[in-house]
Amino acid sequence: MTVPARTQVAIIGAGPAGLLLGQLLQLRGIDTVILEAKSPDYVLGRIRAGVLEEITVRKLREAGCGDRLAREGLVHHGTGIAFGGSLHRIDIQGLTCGKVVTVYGQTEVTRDLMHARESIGAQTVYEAQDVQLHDLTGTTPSVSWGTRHTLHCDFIAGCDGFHGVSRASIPKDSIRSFERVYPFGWLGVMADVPSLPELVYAHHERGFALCSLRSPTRSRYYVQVPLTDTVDQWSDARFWDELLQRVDPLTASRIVTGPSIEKSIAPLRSFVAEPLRYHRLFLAGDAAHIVPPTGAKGLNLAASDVHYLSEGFISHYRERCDLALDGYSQRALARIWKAERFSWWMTQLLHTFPDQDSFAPRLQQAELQYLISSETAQRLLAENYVGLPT
Ligand code: FAS
Ligand code: PHB
Repeated sequence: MTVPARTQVAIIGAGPAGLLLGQLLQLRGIDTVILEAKSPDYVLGRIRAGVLEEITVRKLREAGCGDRLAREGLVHHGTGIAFGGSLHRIDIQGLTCGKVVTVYGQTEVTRDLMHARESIGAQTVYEAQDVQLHDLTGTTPSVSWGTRHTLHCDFIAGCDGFHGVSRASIPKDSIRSFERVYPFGWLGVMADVPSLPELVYAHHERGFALCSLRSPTRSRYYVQVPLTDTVDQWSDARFWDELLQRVDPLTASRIVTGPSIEKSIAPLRSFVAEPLRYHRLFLAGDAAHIVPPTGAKGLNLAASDVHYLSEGFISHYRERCDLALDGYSQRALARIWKAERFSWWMTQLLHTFPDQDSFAPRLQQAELQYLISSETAQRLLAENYVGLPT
């Protein structure tokens, strides 16, 4: 398929942010081309998020990707917090007047968006090497890749993740970043074993653990590990033994162990870039911000960024009005920072921090006891977990 010399919006990155933005714009008659550095299989092979907010489900439906999600997505009405040998259920639905989350892996979200884009004949260039952004401050920016490809456009959407080229293309004096790096990572294991009925977030003196899933027969588990650990130091046997020590006995009795089909370690950081616009370039998703996965916000923030940015482009092209586009950065950052706060709060509540003083664990215990004894505290967790309003 030959790539045209021009498009309206050039999108860098075919992860969930880029694909969702492309779909929402194409369906409103706005032409896009997506440039992706990796192959489709590589993108699909990255094991990432698992929990979708209602806004994300709504945007995926708008993008024409609601059918399989409705059939295979698992609606969850509550989540568990385990500590001190007991499991405490947070009644997400009851505390938020009926809101829920949907368990549906990011891999499946990405697969559905890829298929939807193919079905409308929109163009994605995979394995685009050495993507570069040009003339961002003018009225005709462009993107080049490989040795001889150039695409002229009206706007560029940088959806190329934390290590992408888009944010790096903004002059240092035109962007500020705010970052907190956590002194531990998450070792994640996928296994085709029966999963638990609801997620369990576990605080333990040995470290944090999370019991999640992708389907009733495919489980996803995590344990907090030191940043110096590597995957080959963690046999399946060692992983399961550690997980069973960190969760409460009731949860441990329900966990079915088995061979891992995927095992990886992810570092944790909180990061926000400001502003999210540089002239004709807009940042969305992980290109703009990173959250520790403790609050299950990463993919969902990408969806709300795309919600705001797509509204801006649609208003520009269909109503010749730039208010929404000009207001994108401020509007998106307001929700981003609230999700950053919640993700930081869940992370500091549930993890053990090396080199912490003796006061910190007592504070954690007090906060956990307050959480399980106060409906107000539980409502605070629940309304952030299902996603604050856009
Ligand atoms: P992505 O990083 O998904 O996609 C960016 C795309 O841009 C990639 O396909 C990349 O190949 C491409 N790209 C990069 N540089 C490029 C260039 N120069 N040219 C062209 N293309 C380029 N979130 C949760 O909610 N829960 C989780 O459990 C969770 N776990 C995670 C584990 C890991 C290891 C990581 C890294 C993230 C995790 N996240 C999690 C967050 C994750 O889900 C992101 O929020 C989500 O992928 C954001 O989507 P995008 O913004 O599209 O970025
Ligand atoms: C996951 O299933 O991968 C998952 C779920 C909830 C989180 C983080 C990761 O908070």
